[in-house]
Amino acid sequence: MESPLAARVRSGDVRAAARLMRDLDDRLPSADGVLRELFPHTGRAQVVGITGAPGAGKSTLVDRLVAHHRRAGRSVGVVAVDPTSTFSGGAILGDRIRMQGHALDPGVFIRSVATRGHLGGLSRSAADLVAVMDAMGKDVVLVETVGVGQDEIEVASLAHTVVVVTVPGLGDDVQVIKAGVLEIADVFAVNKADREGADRTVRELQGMLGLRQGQRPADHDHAHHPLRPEGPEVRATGAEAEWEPPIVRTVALRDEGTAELAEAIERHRSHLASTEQGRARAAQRARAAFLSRLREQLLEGAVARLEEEEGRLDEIAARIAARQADPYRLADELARRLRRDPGEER
Ligand SMILES: Nc1nc2c(ncn2[C@@H]2O[C@H](COP(=O)(O)OP(=O)(O)OP(=O)(O)O)[C@@H](O)[C@H]2O)c(=O)[nH]1
Ligand SMILES: [Mg+2]
Repeated sequence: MESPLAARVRSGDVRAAARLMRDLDDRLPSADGVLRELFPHTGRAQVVGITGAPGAGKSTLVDRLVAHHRRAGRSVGVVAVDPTSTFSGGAILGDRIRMQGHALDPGVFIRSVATRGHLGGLSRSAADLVAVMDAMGKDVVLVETVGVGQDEIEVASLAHTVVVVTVPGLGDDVQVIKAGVLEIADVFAVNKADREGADRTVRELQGMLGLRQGQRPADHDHAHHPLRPEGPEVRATGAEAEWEPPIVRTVALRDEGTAELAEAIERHRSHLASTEQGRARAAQRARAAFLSRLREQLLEGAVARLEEEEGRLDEIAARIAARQADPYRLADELARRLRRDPGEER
């Protein structure tokens, strides 16, 4: 029998969803149970990751995309991943303010998740939020992450389609796009296209994409419509067409290029739906999510066991740093003991 909380979440009840999210954050075992109940009802929402450098305009773009989908009558969830510190606390406040246009719209559900917990629960927390919004029946879930760390890249890979946002005017800005970020891009948005250097950024991106595909770097110097996606994104290669990430210019501040960006995302969605790549990517996502959860559960169990036997993790770390404890021995022996004797079921 379905629990009342799961049933309420599935009916789209915002308060029930908020309550479940809080319980998940507090790591209540009952919340995991509800998540298990919801799982068969997930997999319907279109999940879109928006990632890119700090300040690239991701939140502004997300805001525009939300409005775009709302106009089309789609319900939307937004998960904003706030990376720890290094950025001003104002960023979070800024997001809230910009999103306020949608604050009273019952078709939009916005939540942010911070890097929490010492065992790196960022991707799990974000995945849980996406799952809840999916189960609520949101048509589209937008996940904003800053493309700075491995964790954030992992979060972006929760998505069916990943939009990497770059901006012109940072000199060799494209060069600093991390290899890992480039790898996960399905669509590029060159935002702040009102600034000087947008052409150059587009050319650099085309060059990098050409290199990635083992071609001669593209050398497009011809004039183009300022906001038109660049290049044919589907190239026939043998049996199945391969997706080539389109590059879309946007001026999020003035809501320019939003429709083109949404259209590029939509084309990617139908590309996945009409090729084997969709199924392969779904399996890849499932695998990554499963392994990430498994890793976390195993690590939590292992650390709990270690602390029972050897004292607090902080103290052990201090002993290791002082060369009074041997990390190799501690880890290897603990792993061996856990394999032999998994301990009691909790
Ligand atoms: N000139 C110009 N400014 C923009 C554009 N889009 C966003 N901005 C401005 O860029 C700044 C950062 O925008 P955000 O949307 O907060 O960027 P973000 O990538 O979400 O930032 P973080 O979440 O802090 O990494 C804000 O001052 C925006 O008004 C644009 O198209 N052109
Ligand atoms: Mg933001």
